[in-house]
Amino acid sequence: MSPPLITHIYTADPSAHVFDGKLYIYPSHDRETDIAFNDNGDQYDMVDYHVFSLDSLEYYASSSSSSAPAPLEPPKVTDHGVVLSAADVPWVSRQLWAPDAARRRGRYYLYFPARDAASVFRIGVASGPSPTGPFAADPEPIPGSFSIDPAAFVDPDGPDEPAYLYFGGLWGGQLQCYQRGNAPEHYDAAWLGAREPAGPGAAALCPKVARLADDMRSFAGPVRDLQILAPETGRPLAADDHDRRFFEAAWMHKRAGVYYFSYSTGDTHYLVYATGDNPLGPFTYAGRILEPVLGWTTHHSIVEFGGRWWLFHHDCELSGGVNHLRSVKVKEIFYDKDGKITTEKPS
Ligand code: FUB
Repeated sequence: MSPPLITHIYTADPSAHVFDGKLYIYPSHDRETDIAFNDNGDQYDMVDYHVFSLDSLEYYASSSSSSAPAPLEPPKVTDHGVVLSAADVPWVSRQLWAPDAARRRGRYYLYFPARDAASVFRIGVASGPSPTGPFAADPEPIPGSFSIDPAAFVDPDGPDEPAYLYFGGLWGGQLQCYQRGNAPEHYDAAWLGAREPAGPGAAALCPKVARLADDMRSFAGPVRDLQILAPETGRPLAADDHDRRFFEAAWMHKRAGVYYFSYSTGDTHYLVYATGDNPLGPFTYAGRILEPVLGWTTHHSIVEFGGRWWLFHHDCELSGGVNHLRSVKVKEIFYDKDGKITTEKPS
């Protein structure tokens, strides 16, 4: 098995970014709890975030892709300490889940989901002058935001580098509660127990996307459904297609002019992706990135660093299989000549 990158604390949901030649990881910080495992995810009871950085990933390069000998020692991973705590965010009641970060005009933004006082998930933003924080949170969640797992994407090629926020997660992430409309006021608690639509003819629920305003702290336009189509029909994926439908853990990257939207299928435990030519969709399902790892959740990010492409993800190997005590890992990934991602096995 490949070793976890971070072993002194439990970490999960890694969002990796390169800023000024250095690799930064923005993960969840898992902690011990007595809360029993349930499908609502109450056991993922996190209260703060750390940021990590490293200078090289060459130690983790696949031997088949290296012309130079790999370094003998793993790179030093620097823990920059706590950069944001739930106690410092007035609207948060509990559960700091998977975060992401972005940079615009020299300022850094940390996006994070958490439950508010009514136990409803919303998405917050905090900002600061450095990629390693500390970050000061806005006093309210991003207006119009809901559900979990924000992923920020700044399109390097668009005019004035447009930024987008992708988000959403089923079951405990409450995405199923917004079938009446893409806004907090449409929240319908009746769907909490039902978890998601099902049955013949039912379409899968879509992840959400909104353009970020220039201030990176509000939406510049409406929250939209991000359509994911089945390649064999050209129609939206079916709700019962649990091997391919969106569950949580959105990520966007762009390579050779193609937008890759990737995500977790949740209860079938795959990391999969869909491709498109517009960051707002539609996307067409294209395949698996990673087969199931040890543990219930799977979550990831994809980033180019040092001339290679890397998949950051997590598993529960370090905790011996405890679902809510996860550890971040990294793997080199590969694209074929048509831009298709080669499916990886856990290691
Ligand atoms: O870490 C808590 C939740 O578990 C995340 O928000 C999901 O993506 C899953 O990894």
